[in-house]
Amino acid sequence: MSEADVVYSDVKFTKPRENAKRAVSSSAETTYSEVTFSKGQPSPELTASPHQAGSKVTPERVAVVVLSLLLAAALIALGFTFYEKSQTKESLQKMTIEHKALKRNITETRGQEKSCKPEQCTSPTVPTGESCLKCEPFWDQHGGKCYYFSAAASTWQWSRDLCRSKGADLVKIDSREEQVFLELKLRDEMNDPEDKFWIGLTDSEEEGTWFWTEGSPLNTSLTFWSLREPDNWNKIDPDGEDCVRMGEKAGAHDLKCWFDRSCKQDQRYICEKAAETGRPQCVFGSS
Ligand SMILES: [Ca+2]
Ligand SMILES: [Ca+2]
Repeated sequence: MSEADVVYSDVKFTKPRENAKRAVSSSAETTYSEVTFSKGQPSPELTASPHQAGSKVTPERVAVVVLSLLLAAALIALGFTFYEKSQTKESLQKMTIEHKALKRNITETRGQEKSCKPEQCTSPTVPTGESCLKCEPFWDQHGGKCYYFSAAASTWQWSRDLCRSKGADLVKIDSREEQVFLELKLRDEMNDPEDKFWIGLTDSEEEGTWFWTEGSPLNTSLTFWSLREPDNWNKIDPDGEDCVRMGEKAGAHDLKCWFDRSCKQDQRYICEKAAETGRPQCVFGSS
């Protein structure tokens, strides 16, 4: 017998002995005789006659198999879809977490920039490129002072009140250097030649005797009156001109750009207050 041959040996199944008296070789025993299929020899199943229903390949069976395969394919596709969706959801959740972490990092970094220790602001060990802000936003720092250049115009007294409400007062000019800073700054700030700014100088108490708002008299060796000023011109206001405004859009000759003016006119104004040394607010890379 060749390898292609298949041999089914005798197999005997015996029912449980319900009755010992029953003959061993009764009809309850099933014997499959030796069956040999040789290669090339058609199997009994394939040569079975049409009335052998158990082995028949019918169109219905084919349809059932095809439908089963389609169902299996659909289930696999559905499984993949769910898997992909879950992966996408997981990926989105991961991205959201990373985004939140990044946002938190940026916020914390900004917080650090604005909250360096007070001693750093005056310490000579502050690294180059770092400086501490000693003025609030919208204020200019210069020479240990903070300056505010208003956007709106108002009378001299009202301007002064607004400065005081900010913890400051109208600017007092104490040095030529300070005048240089202000004169240059106003060239940029002024929109036109008449868009001058109130300063804290007045002779409203006594004509011709000038005082700064904080009470000190004007140092006559440190004045920057424009040509033919002060003139106390009273053609518009009979009370004359008891307040001082400054600025030359085109630049002043030898810094001389002070003008006495009616205090009732509306002008923009300059507030000044001392810089807060040690203010715990720093920026990096600014001057
Ligand atoms: Ca006057
Ligand atoms: Ca004048």
